[in-house]
Amino acid sequence: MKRALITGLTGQDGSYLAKFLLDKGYKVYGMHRRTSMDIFERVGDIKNRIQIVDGDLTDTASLIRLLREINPDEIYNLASQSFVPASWTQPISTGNITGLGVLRILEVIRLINPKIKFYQASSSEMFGKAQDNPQTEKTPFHPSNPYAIAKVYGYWITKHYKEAYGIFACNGILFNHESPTRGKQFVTRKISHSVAKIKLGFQECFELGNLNAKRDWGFAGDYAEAMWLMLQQDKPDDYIIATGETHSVREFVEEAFNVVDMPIMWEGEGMNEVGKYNGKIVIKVNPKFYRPVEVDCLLGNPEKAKRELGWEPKTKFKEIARMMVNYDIKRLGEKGLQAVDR
Ligand code: NAP
Ligand code: G4F
Repeated sequence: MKRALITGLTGQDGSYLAKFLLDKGYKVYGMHRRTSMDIFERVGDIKNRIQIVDGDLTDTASLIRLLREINPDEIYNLASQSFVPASWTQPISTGNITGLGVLRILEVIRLINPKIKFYQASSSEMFGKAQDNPQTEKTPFHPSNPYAIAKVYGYWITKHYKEAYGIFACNGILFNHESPTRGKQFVTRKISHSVAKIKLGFQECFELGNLNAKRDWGFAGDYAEAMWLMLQQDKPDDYIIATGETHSVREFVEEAFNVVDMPIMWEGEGMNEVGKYNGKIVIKVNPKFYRPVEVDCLLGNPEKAKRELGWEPKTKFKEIARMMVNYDIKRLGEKGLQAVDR
C-alpha cells in the first residue's frame, strides 16, 4: 500500500485529492494545523478512512517528525495562505507559509529520504500580468501580488531541489479551479452562495469588485487526478493544468443567476454599474473589492498535460456554475442561513 502525505487537507483541494488517493488504494495521511474550531467539514465523509496528523508549514520540527513517523512515498504540498487579498494584509506570513514553507518540506525530504516524490501546488497567478496569451509552461512569470511572488519562490525552489539533489519534484501550474466546497471568500463561491440566498429570500443584493477580470475556471475534482498523474511519470516535470477557456466574473454571475431562472440585465458603468433582475438591483459594484494590482486575464494551454499525462478537463464552465449554485441552494434549504452563513 503506497503512503501519501497531503498538506492542506482541510482545504478545497485537500479533500478532493484525499478521496482520489483513497480510491486508488493509498494510505492517506492529511496534515492539519491546530485551530480553535472543528474545520473538518470538507473531509467529514472520509475522516475515519484517513490518518489526520498535526503539523504546520512554518514549523520545521513538525515536518521532521511527520516524515520520520510516516515515511511517505509521495508528498502533495497543497497548504498555503491562498487568498490573494490576504497576501496584501498579511504579506510576511504569506511569504513564510506559501514560499518558505515549500523549502522547509523539500529540505526535510532531502535530509530524511530523498526518494520521496514531491508535488508542489504552483499557480497560474505566477503569470500575473501575463506576457503570452494563452499561457504555456514557457511563458515568463510576472507575479502581481505577494501571494503570487511567494508561489514563484515555491516554484523555483522545487525546480532547484530536482536539479541540485535529484529529488522527484514536480510543479503543477494549476489555473483557478472551483467546486461546491470552494472557500466563500473566492469569487465563484461568493457568487453561488449569494445567488442561493437571493433565490431563497434570505438576501436582496450582494457586492462585487472587478466584473471584467477573466479566469480559466475548471473543476477541482478534475484537477486532483492531474496532481497524481504527475508523480506517476518516469521523470519529474512541470505541467499547466487548465481548461483552455476563459470567462469573466460578469459571465459567471450571469450563469449563476441563469441556474435559478433569474436572467440579469446590466446598467451603468464602472463603480456605478448594477445588475438587475425584474427591475430590482441584485448586484452592486463596491471598490472595496478592487485590488491594488489586478490580474486581468488568465488563460492556460493544457496541451502538454494532455499529450504527456493523458489528462483532460471534463467539466465545463456552465456545469461548474450549476453544480455550485444547486449545492448552495440545497445546503441553505436544509440547514438554514444561520448554520451556513458563518
Ligand atoms: P485552500 O482551500 O485555501 O486550502 C489551503 C490549505 O492550507 C488549508 O487546509 C489550510 O489550513 C492550509 N494551511 C494554511 N496555512 C498553513 C500552515 N501554515 N501550515 C499547514 N497548513 C496550512 O486552498 P485550495 O484552493 O485547496 O488550494 C490548494 C493549493 O493549491 C494552495 O497551495 C493554493 O495556493 C494552490 N492553488 C489553488 C488554486 C485554486 O484555484 N484553488 C489554483 C492554483 C494553485 P486551514 O484550513 O487551517 O486554513
Ligand atoms: O476568486 P478569486 O479571489 O481568485 P484569484 O485571485 O484568481 O486566486 C485564486 O486562483 C489562483 C489561481 O490563478 C490561486 F492561485 C489562488 O490561490 C486562488 O485560488 O478572484 C478572481 C477574480 C479576481 O480578478 C478578482 O478581482 O475575481 C475578481 N473579483 C471581483 N469581485 C473578486 C470579487 N474576487 C473576490 N474574491 N471577491 C470579489 O468580490
